Order: sequence, then C-alpha cells, then structure tokens
Amino acid sequence: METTRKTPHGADEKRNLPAQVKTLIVKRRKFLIVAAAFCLLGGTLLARSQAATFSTAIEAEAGQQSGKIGAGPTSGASGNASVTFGGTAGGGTNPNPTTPPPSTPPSDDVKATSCTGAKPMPTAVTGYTIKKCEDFNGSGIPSGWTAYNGGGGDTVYGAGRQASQCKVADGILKQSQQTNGATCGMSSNFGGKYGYWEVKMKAYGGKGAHPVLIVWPDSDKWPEGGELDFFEADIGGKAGVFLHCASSKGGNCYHTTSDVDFSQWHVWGFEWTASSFTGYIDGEKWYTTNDKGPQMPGAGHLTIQLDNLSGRAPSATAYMDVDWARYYSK
Ligand SMILES: [Ca+2]
Repeated sequence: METTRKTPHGADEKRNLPAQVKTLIVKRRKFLIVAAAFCLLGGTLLARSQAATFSTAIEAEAGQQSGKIGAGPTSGASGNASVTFGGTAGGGTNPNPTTPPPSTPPSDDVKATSCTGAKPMPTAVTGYTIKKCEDFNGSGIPSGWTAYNGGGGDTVYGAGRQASQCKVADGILKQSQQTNGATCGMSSNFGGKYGYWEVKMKAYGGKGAHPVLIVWPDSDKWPEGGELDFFEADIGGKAGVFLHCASSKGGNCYHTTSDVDFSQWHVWGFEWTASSFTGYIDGEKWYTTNDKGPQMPGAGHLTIQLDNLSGRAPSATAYMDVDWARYYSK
C-alpha cells in the first residue's frame, strides 16, 4: 500500500512499507507528539518562572526601572494594596520615575552653614572640603531645603507628599509616612557635579515604606539626566544602592545590597567622581564601581524622600530620621 505525505520540509514522500514498519512509524510519531507536548509545557513553565523572577527584580528595584506600575487606591485607604508590574527588562520607558518636583539648584557660592571644618568620615575620601552642612537644629524646614507638596509620579500613594509630614525638632529631621499614604519628601541645594555626600539616617516603622537618599539631576530630566540612589530600601528589606543609567535606556546600571540594620543610626556616604562611584557605611567602604553608565551629564543635588511607590503605603506609620547631611567637593 502506497502512502503519500508531506514531510516537514515540504517534499513529497512516497512509501510502500511492511505493516511492522508502519506500526513502528506510528509509535515513533506518538512518542514525538508526547515529547513535543512535554517540551511545550516545560517551556511555558520556564517562561512563567522567568517572568515571576523579573517581576520580583523589578519590585526589588523599587519600581524605578521600566515597567508600568499599576495605580494604587487614590485616597483614604490603609494597608498595602496590590502592585502590578509589567513591561520590558533592562530599561525602556518609565513614565513615572521617582521624580521629585523641581528643586532648588545649588548656588555657585555654596558655603557650609555649620559644621565648619568637618571632614568626610572615611579616611579614604581625601582632598575634599565641606560645602554644605545641615544639623537640623532649628524648628522647621531649614533654608536651602524644599519640602514637596504633591507630585512624584509613582512614588505617591493615597494622600501623597505633604510638607506637614516633614518635621524638625530636637536636632532631627523626622519624615513620617502615614497609613493613608501621606508622606514626606525633600530636596536640598546640597550638590554639584561630583563630590561626596554623607547622611546620618535611620528608617523604621511600618513595613513597605521606601526611604531613599538620592543625588538627583539639577536638570530634573529623567532618565537621561541620571539618578544616583545611594541608599534605597523597603522598610523590612535590605539596604541597597541603585545607580541608574543616565541614558534613554533608564533602568539600573549598578546595584548591590547590604545587611546593615538601617533601623539604627548609620552614616551613609557616597562619593561620585568622573570615573567612579563608591559607597560607605559608617566610614567603611561598602562598594565601588567604575561603570560609566550612571555618570550624570550635569550636576546633582541631595534629596531625602520617604517614598511609598504605588500601593505601598505601610500598615503602620513609618519614619525616616536624619540627624545631619553634608556635601563636600574638591
Ligand atoms: Ca542633628
């Protein structure tokens, strides 16, 4: 009996085969069909696993990479809401980065307001002189600092940023984040192109709040202006550094974490030079990288923000306390 079929490559194949051989062929076809089904199932599971891993990575990266972050409740809600991540890996367009409102740009005649003669904490950081220093010894938002009211894209949940959540007393700046999302974010004129920043800080309270110390581009352009998050964490998670790529790609060019308990006082130091970025914790080197990707094209300034990202307001009030902040340059 003659059989005619199309091979996968399209050529006609005529056969006149014994019954036993035909049986073997049929068995082989069944085996191949079953094997193909397993491959398809395995591929699907692998793709789901990879997608879940990517989603987790994006979440860990605090929603600042590419991806569309689902909006949380707009008002009055308490507790944590679900967050949906999607988008593409490795950058892309993020319509809502952690964008502070326009800030006060550094002036040319920056001088230390206090702490005259202060030196950078790490002995490895040499050749710098102090340009700005804030001890928060007053009773309100100090000169040179701006508390945000509103704004901030994905970093705002519920009631959002309000200057009333930024308080200065007893030598401490205390940023609070309430369960309805009301929170504090502030920018400073502490900065320039390159330099060394130090902030003595602790963050604690309701899990999910997202404290960040950022060198933000004076241009307010993102992502091409860059974004150097030299401390960033979820309360209840690990301290991290996220140095964003200063390009249309956005996303992170460098990231690492530390096991240091940031609910206790520590000094977070960050040196930015023309060829490197180096982090310090209490004067000890944390990391260094020569990656050129995060190099910002212009000057940057310090911002201190207790963010919440979309849908991430804490289930209990969270706090970010700052004893002092300093900026040095060469
Ligand atoms: Ca202080």
